[in-house]
Parts: sequence; structure tokens; C-alpha cells
Amino acid sequence: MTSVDTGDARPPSEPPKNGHHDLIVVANRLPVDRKVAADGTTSWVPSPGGLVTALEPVMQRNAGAWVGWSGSAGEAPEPFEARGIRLIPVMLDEREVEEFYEGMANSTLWPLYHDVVARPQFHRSWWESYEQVNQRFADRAAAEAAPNALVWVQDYQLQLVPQMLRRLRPDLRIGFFNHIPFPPYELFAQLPWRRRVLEGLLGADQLGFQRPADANNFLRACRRNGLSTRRGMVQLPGEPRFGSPDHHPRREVNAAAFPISIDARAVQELAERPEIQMRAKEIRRELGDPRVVLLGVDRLDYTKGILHRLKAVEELFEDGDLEAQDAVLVQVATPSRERVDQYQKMRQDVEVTVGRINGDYGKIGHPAVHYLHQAYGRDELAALYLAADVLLVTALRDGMNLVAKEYVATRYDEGGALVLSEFAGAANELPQAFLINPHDIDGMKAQIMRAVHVTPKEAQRRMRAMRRRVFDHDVARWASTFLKVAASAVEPNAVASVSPGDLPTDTGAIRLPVRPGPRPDVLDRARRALPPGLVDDVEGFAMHPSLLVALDFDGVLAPLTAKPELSRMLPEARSQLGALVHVPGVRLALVSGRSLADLRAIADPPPGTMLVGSHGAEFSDPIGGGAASAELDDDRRALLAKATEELQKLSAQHDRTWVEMKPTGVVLHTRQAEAEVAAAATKAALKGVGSWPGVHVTMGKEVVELSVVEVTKGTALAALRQALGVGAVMYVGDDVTDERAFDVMSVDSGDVSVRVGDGDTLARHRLRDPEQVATLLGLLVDLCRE
Ligand code: GDG
Repeated sequence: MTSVDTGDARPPSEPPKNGHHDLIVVANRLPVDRKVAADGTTSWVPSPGGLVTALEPVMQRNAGAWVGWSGSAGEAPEPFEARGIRLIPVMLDEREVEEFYEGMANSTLWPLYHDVVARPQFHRSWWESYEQVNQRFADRAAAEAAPNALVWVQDYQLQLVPQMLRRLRPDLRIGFFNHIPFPPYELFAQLPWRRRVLEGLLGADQLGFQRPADANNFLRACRRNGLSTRRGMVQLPGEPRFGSPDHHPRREVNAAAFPISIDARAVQELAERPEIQMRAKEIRRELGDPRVVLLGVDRLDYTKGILHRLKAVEELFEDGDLEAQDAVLVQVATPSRERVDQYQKMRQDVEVTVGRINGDYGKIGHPAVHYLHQAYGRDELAALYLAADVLLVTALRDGMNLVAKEYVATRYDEGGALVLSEFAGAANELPQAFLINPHDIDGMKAQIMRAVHVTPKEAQRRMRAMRRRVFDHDVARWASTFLKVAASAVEPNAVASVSPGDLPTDTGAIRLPVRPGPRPDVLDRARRALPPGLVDDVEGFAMHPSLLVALDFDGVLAPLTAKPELSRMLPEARSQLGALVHVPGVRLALVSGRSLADLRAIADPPPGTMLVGSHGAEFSDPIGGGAASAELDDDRRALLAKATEELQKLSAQHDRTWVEMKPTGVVLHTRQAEAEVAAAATKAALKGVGSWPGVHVTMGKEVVELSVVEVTKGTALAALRQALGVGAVMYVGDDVTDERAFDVMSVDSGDVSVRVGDGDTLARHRLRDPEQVATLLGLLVDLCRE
């Protein structure tokens, strides 16, 4: 029996008096800073930071209370109201600021949780201070909370509060959200107090993380410490009952991903104000009307990859890809944690680098980098976002990164381009950004230049998809989703009053649809054979209770051949699909440009696989095994007949091309023709039938598809998702036509998109060949069977 102590079933020796707030947020900082004016008067101003930006609207709407530190050492002010929120200050003395805040929080946990990009320091006195301060926050929240209130504890500074609070007030429902990543166990294990941290967190009913991978890391840490987990629920053994061989019933704690967001509408409304638009124009003028404005907005923090970004930009100036006359980087670096050594060192490095770039590449009146070590108002930030052609988010590790989402929400004009680190949580949701690995300087340079040169149409397509995601999943939705699941947590006292034998199978605890985590050896093996980022995402994907795995056939499951009729699925892929199709909750589909009949004959998939042919115009009936295709009205049928006739004529004039007829379209194949003939035939088809009204063109590999109904693999995938009501989708494709599918992947954090082979893509991951796809399927089978 493990001795993990989560504060269960321990009535407080002296129950504190109940307060009267039904919703309490407990966070390290209050959402304000105290400003002292020259005449000595004090006022409170909103303070910058992701957390404040995220929670303010929710708190205002719920008339809740916020328990936090005011930001200055010494006596805490009395509770007060600011921006419609009841603020309850907690005191930190000078030593606690050093040991709890600058020490344990910002010099131990922050670097440890951000992949150790700086070296974490471990000091026992800091830990003691961390415990003391956490207790103070817990005491204060316990005193303010109404009976059965919901208390939402925020972030890594307060990981012990849930357990402390549960001991003081077993009646409360407790949620905890971690704004920063939760590290892989191999790193977390460095923490001398790792077990205490786990116990602290497990005092909550509901734990929220930014990405599925973070929730998984947490669940794995629990397992490594002797707890069992099932479907995202950590199972806590109960306390022994006094004088009885029984135990109190166990409690279950759920850990899941709740990616945070922004108040997108408010951000857009600000950007639409005429004075902000004028200011944006003025900023460009003040910068000397350059052709390209690159922008970075970050707290000056080593996790944000500012030095990596500067290196890439410096090399672009050096290579002549950017010229200081017509390109400029504006870097807003908001002062942050200025008393912490690592931050001082980092500031020096950034400033030396900016100085060097300007010395080498600036011109009189045209510095290459405008470096602004200042905090700005939201108005000015909005104008900067509007003025920027490209926003650079190059974090080495970032829980989410709200700046990326703010930029997207600001761009109501659907302009601008986002370069986004794949190590920011936001990359899970915004795969249409120009994704980069900030450690790969050449790759980052190439992506920055792609973003600089993107056509307005392409930029608009990407921005539109990203905006859809950010507006659909805004902060109100984030908060209400989290609060809803946290609020539905079982009342602990009620559970504690029944004996284990009486417990219903469903204790009423929140059961989020999450599968248990995999064995580490499965993942280690997979990481040797597949890109590690893909393995992480698949791990999160496999946790959804209902999945759709959809794959193109040619080039994905079967190697490409000169003669398509000879295509065969790799045996390894077939055997994995055969296993996958039997996993409860998993639906399997092949989505191909081939006609349905052709696909069925050539692919010969395991029974139970759904088939989508002709790019979505035909689909098999998943239950009955029959087939259906889009119904054509008389006009369309006539159009198709005319198009077929015309294309057949054209094919007759071009050697070794041929025409394939499909129920809703007609296809010109040029694969076997001489290159020049193929090009001429393609051109003629596009200029001719392809330009007719009502005819929709899809370009494939050496095929021109002309359809009289507008279907794409994208519409097919969206329809499948809706019809099956699945939680997350994996799509693997190799062709330009598959890009339409990647484009509709509702970018739900669980979706996984994979492109096989080269070529520009919207997919988040890339694999070399069908052999690797088979390996990926094997991983998925392993994860789903766990
Ligand atoms: C943590 C996690 C996670 C910045 N400079 C100014 C200013 N800001 C605002 C931005 C944005 C916020 O601060 C920064 O949020 P981020 O998400 O980018 O980063 P962190 O501060 O590190 O936040 C992060 C976040 O928590 C939420 O969970 O996304 O991963 O590290 O809103 O606009 N705002 C103003 N002036 C500035 O100069 N007004």
C-alpha cells in the first residue's frame, strides 16, 4: 500500500470559519500592480501576464474572489475591489520573496518544468519557504470560501495548496491548473521533493494541464510513485479506518488537458478601433516604412528563445536575405524577474546581441532591431500586432504562449503570418502557423523567409484557419469547461461516509474520457523509430475515448508504383490495421482519390474499415458494407457527360494519357506520358473542362480530377468526424489532395496530422515512407491496448 498522503479524511482540528465566496481563484499574483505616483498617492494598475489576461473576464462575470500576492514585499493591503473582482491580498515578506518566489518558484521549478533549458537550483531553505507560503495561501482561501465552494488554484507556485486546502476544508471542490509544462518524469525526478509535490497536487479533484502530453507526464509520475492510473484517473487508496481492517474509500483525481486561450473577441474589438489602426500605420511610418516588419513580444525570459530568434535574424541580415533598409525586427522584451541571476545574465546576452546586430547591419536612421525593454499598454501591443507582417514566437518550451493567439485574434484583416515554435503548447492548436524548431537555426531562417514571402492568398488561408480555432476555443470556453468538470466533482464528505463495499461502481467522480498511460518501453522504442514530437502527440491522441484513424492508401499504406493497379499494402501495415480495427472506440477509414470499387479491390482492407473513394464523392456504408455516393441532379449528370466526352477527346490527342470515369467526376491520368505531353495535356484539361462553371478541379500526382460536386478529402474527413462523433482524428496522407484534409483537422488538441514524404504541408508531422507509417500504426495499437 502506498503512503501517498493527499489530506483525505482528516477533519481539521479547528475548522476555520466559512467565508462567503462560491468561486475563488488562488494564484501567486493578484491581477494588479501597485503604482506609487510622484505625489505619493497609490493606485492599482492591471499587470501583464498570461494568467491575468486569461482569467480576468471569467472572474468579472462570476463575481468571484481572487486570493494572491500584491507583488511587493511587506504588509499586505486590506481586501479591495479592482476591475470588478474582489481581491484578497496575501503577504510575503522580503525573505519569502527571495526564497519562495525568486528561489523555489523561479529558479527551481520554472527551469525544471521547462525542459531544464536553464539549470535548476535546489535549496532546502527555499523548499521550507515554499511550504510555508503555500500554507498561507491555503489558510486564506479556506477562510474566504463559502460551504462547498469551488476553489481554483493556479500554477506551479502553489502546487501544495490543493492538499493543504483539502485538509482544512474537506467540503470544497478543488481544481488546479498548471500554466507551464509538466516535465517528463526523467526531469521531474530530479526534484528532491517530487513526492511532496505529487501529494500536494493530488489534493485536487481535477487537475488541468495545457497539453495532453503534460497530463500524461503527470500521470506517469504518479505511476512511477506507486499509484495506479486508469483512463486519466489517478486512484488514491483510502486511509485505514481507525479500529477496523477496512479503509476509507479511495478518491479519484482526474488529470487532463485544457489548453488555455484568450478573450479573442475583446482582442479583435480593440484592434478594430480606428485609433489603433491609425497607430499601426504610424508605427510603420516611424520605423521608416520598411517592406517587412518582424515582431517579437515576450517577457524577457530564457524559455522564450529570444537569443535563438536574434541569431536567425542576424544570419538573415548577414546572408542578405533581409536588408536593414527594408526589413526590421521589433522586439518587445517586457522586464521580468529582474532580481533573478539567470534573468540578469540573459538580459545582458540579449542586449549585447542586439547591439552587435545593429552595429553590423543597421544604417543611420534604420536600426535592424528595435529592442524595447519596456512594458506597453494593450493598445500599443494591439497596434504592434497589426503593424507586423510576421510575428516570431520561438520559445524553447512554453506552456501555451498567449502572444501567438493574441496576434491571430488581432488580425481581423486575415493578414500577417505567424512563425511558431513547435515547443509552445499553441502549436498543438495552430498547425497552420509556420512551425519551427528554434534549435534548428537554418530551419528557422527558412521558415521566417517563407513567412516573409508568403502570398497574400496563402497567408489568408492560414490565418483564417487559425482564427477559427482561437475564436472557437476562447478563454471563456476554457474556463467554463474547466469549472464545469471541477464543479461536478463528488463531495468528498459524502464519499467518506460510506464503506468501500457500499461504493457504487461510479463514485460520481469526474470521468474524463482518457485512456491509461502507456508503458515507458513502448514509448522509448517508438521514439527511436519515429519523430519524438509525433510520439508525444500520438500518446495524447490515444487517450481519447473515441478515435478516427484515416489514411490515404497510395504512398501511405502502399509504396507508390508506376502502375497503380499493382499497388499493394505493406504486410506490416495490414496487420496493424487488422489489430486497430478491433480496438473499442477506434474507427478506421481509408480516404483515397481512387474510385470506391477500385480502392476496395486494390487495398483489400480488413473488414470493418470504412472506405472513402473519389476524394470523398463516394463512401462505403460503415455498417452495412454497401456503398453510397453523392446524388447527382440532372444538370450535374449532363455536365459530367459533357466533361467526360471533352476529356476523352483531349486524351486521344495526347499519347499515353487516359481517362477514368467516376460517379461524380472524371479523371485525366498522365503518369505514363512523356513529360512534355503530360504537361500539355494537363494544361489543356485545366484551360478547357477545368475552367467550366460547376466543375471543380483537384490536382493530384500526375492526375487531374474534374468533379461536378465540390468534395475534397477535407469535406470527406469533416463529414466522417461528424457522422461518427469521434473525439480526435488522425490523418495520414502524402499528396496535395491530402492537404485539404489537414486543413480541416479541427485542430482540437487531440488531432494528429502526418504527411508522408516531401513537399509543403499543413500537417504537423512528417514521415519518410509507408514503412514508417506501419511503425506509427504499431505504436497506436500498443497505446490503445494499454
Ligand atoms: C505563462 C506561461 C501560458 C507581454 N508583454 C506585455 C504584455 N504581455 C502579455 C501578452 C500575453 C502575456 O503577457 C504573456 O503570456 P504568454 O502566454 O505569452 O507567456 P507567460 O507570461 O510566460 O505565461 C505560458 C500562460 O502562462 C497562460 O497560461 O500561455 O506558456 O509561460 O497576454 O500580451 N501585456 C501588456 N504589455 C506588455 O508589455 N499589456
